[in-house]
Amino acid sequence: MSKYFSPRQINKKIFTIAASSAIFLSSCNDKDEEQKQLNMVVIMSDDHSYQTISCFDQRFIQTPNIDRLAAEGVRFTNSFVCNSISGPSRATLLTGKYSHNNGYKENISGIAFDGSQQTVQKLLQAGGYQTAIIGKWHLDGIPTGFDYWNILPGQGDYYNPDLISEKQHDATIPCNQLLDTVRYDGYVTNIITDLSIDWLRNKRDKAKPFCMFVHHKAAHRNWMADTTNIQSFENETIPLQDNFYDDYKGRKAAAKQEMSIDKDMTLIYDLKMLNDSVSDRRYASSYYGYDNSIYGRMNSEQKAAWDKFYQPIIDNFVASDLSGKELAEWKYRRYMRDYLKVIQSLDENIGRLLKELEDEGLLENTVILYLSDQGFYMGEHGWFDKRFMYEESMRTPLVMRLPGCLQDAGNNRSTGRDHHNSTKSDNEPTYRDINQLVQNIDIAPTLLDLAGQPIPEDMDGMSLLPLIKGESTQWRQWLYYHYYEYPAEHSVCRHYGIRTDRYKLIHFYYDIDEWELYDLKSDPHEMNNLYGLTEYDSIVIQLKEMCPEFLYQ
Ligand code: SGN
Ligand code: CA
Repeated sequence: MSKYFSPRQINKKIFTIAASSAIFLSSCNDKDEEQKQLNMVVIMSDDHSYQTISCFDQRFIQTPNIDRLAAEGVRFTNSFVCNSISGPSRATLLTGKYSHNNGYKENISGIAFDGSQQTVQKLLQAGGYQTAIIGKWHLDGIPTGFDYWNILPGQGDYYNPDLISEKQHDATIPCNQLLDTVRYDGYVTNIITDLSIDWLRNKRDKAKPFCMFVHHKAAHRNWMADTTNIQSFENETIPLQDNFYDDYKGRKAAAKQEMSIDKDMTLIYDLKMLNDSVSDRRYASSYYGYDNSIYGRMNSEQKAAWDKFYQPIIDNFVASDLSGKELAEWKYRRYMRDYLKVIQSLDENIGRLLKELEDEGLLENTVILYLSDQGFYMGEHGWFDKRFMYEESMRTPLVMRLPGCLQDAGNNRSTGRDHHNSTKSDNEPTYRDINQLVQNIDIAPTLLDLAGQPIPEDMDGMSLLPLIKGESTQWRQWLYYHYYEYPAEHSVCRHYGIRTDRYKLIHFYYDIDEWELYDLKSDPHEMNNLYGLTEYDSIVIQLKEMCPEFLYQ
């Protein structure tokens, strides 16, 4: 018998605590008779790495607005996903369940998310909440359980994107005409924020509490900056990751992937080096050629600003005729500069939404969550993209801004530089940290708990509210992970595994049968596979015993 609790066993324990949380919140609200139930705003970005958020890592960029959310609430230092890919992560967010329990295991299956199942938005609606989702949906099919939705089809576009919404005016029209498609002029991050502000100001029923999901396209591939900040980061020094030239020794699945900046990142599509002398696996026409293409859908003003910026870089690149390591490092730095510009816009737009909530007097009654659908590689192991159970993609950033009544629940504060040994400057924000292992299965139960609603027993996650309130509580000791999308783009093998605060055990399967074990304390970058070394046999046995039976399915 394992001495560890399964998620459901712990869930039952927490269920009792959750009930008391609701009592806590209503008494918190009683201080002010005007206050009503808490609102929730869930801001989720796409592919945003914790390495590029300054409250987690100071090396690349300052993100003052995300930092503010954390400084006025909590910073989760050990936040993870259970399947590092968009659709499945979104399905988990809305159901509080692992992929095998909500049925949405991969982006590419062609089967839409089963919208008839239990979701957090439906439960919140039943509890009197108004629900909305704006931006990336990526679950195929039509959203259910939202009073308002306005979503990007598929991955959406950075420039002048189309959004689809339900026709509000006529409930009697046939199903195939239920949708409005509207092309919005401008940059996608600004547009999603504008639509969110519009819903807050003009479209919601102000008599009801609300839960709004703001789902950005940023910072998904191919990392296109807004023309207004396209010049940013060009003169910054971008440090190379220590393991950029990883040789994948002892890690067969890692050696097999196709997400190398050097080998797989394309010059035209990814790095925008359109020139007759540049060869690229993607033909220029699909990127630049026609009206609906990525560049083709820009208006003449946007194109002019784009070309003015990129043309000298293209000319310089062609003249330099780089190869080998010089080319690999040039690609890495070009990628990073584009990515950081996209993050800068994202952070500014989070600031804009925050200001709106503040100006409307909503901050004191609203919990704001910021997270990404998964982590992302910033050149670690030589990679971009995600999918692997390795740290950079299994982790996902998570911070929460809390209303005053929840802000003072703890007092251990630290800075964003903690992990990088640099000196703290005056006025640098400090953060209240939650260090327990948390996962995206926990978001739905947390939202329900914040709303004072019961958490269904079949959700795999647990409410984070007891941790936020600083209560000492029985917490999980391991996380389960399972990635299924293979064979597919980037060639990351199917794998599942378990992560504790110290060890990670992974099994790659399907057309490969490889185990990996890492000691995250001595090897945080997961370069040294310990599986098969006799001195670690007992750890492997212990980890396997810890796993519930579904680990082997
Ligand atoms: C696209 C990208 C991939 C990316 C997937 C999934 N290729 O297919 O690089 O891994 O999305 O991303 S692209 O050539 O079309 O840009 S996810 O975040 O939506 O899961
Ligand atoms: Ca993603």
